[in-house]
Amino acid sequence: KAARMKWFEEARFGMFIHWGLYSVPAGYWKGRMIPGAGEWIMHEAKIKPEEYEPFRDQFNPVNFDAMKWVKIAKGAGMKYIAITSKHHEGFGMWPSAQGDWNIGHTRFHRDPLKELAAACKKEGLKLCFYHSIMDWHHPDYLPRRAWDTRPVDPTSFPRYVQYMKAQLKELLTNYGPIGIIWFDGQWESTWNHDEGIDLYRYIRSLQPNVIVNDRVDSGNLGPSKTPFTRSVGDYGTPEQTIPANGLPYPWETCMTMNDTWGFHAADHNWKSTETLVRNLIDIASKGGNYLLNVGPTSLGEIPDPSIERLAEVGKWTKANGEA
Ligand code: JFZ
Repeated sequence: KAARMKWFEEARFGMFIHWGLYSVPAGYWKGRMIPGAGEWIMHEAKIKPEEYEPFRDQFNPVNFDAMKWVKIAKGAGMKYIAITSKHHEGFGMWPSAQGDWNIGHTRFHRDPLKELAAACKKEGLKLCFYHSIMDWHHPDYLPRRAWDTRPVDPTSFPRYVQYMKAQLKELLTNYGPIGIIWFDGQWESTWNHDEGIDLYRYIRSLQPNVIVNDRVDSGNLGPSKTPFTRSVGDYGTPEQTIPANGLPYPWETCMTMNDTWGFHAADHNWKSTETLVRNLIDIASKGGNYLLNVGPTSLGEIPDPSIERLAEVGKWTKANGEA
């Protein structure tokens, strides 16, 4: 067993955080409620990059308090936090030196990932980054959404990969030791097995102890729900489901607390605390980890129903000597 996997296999419980520009529209576009996940609004409402860009100027999460988030996680009994450094909208949640589609080019002159790194260090939680391979905004990413009318250069994808690597280098250089790089959006035709291997090696070359999930590889879990082959990657990521008999390798079930990952103002379908605790017990007893999601608002606040439930789950984990 790899020593670098030890903390992960003992962690049992972590906080997933989907936070990006999509928290500004919060599930609404041109007065219309867009069903589905909040972070998919650009895709679901067929918003062009130039129409989406003004959200960057509106984004100003003045109430963001890294220590508050970390204490909510820790209070629930969570051992790690995995936050979206970049979701499919392509927007970097840290001030990146690569281009201007990142939080460094908003009115919010702070670095939430730096602040979270400091708070996690202080409270003894591992900080992890979710990073989307699929990117609906970068001009070199392919394939293009059908409604995106910018000119296409069919040879541009390798340039996008260079950009993604340069961004990941920043994340793995400037934020201390990172627990996991949690890839996603690996299922499009442009991403292949060799690129998955190369990216996996690149990440480990920057931080040898970092854990990489299986979605780094094109062959693994995708929207088609094909069984994962785990040819590259350190662990499996069943989504919104708990494998009946666990899995013969390290795994982590990620789950939402309502029906969305990114904040969606019309989604009130919250799971009960009882369900959340049952899931945690079920997953822990089968040897997995529970990565439970919160979707903070554009002001930087974790929604109250999530805070309330996590506090109640925390009462259970404390009373039971943790999961
Ligand atoms: C992906 C993202 O598209 C989504 O926004 C969120 O970040 C989630 C954690 O991951 O969504 C998926 C990925 C895989 C499946 C379903 C949704 N799948 O394999 O069923």
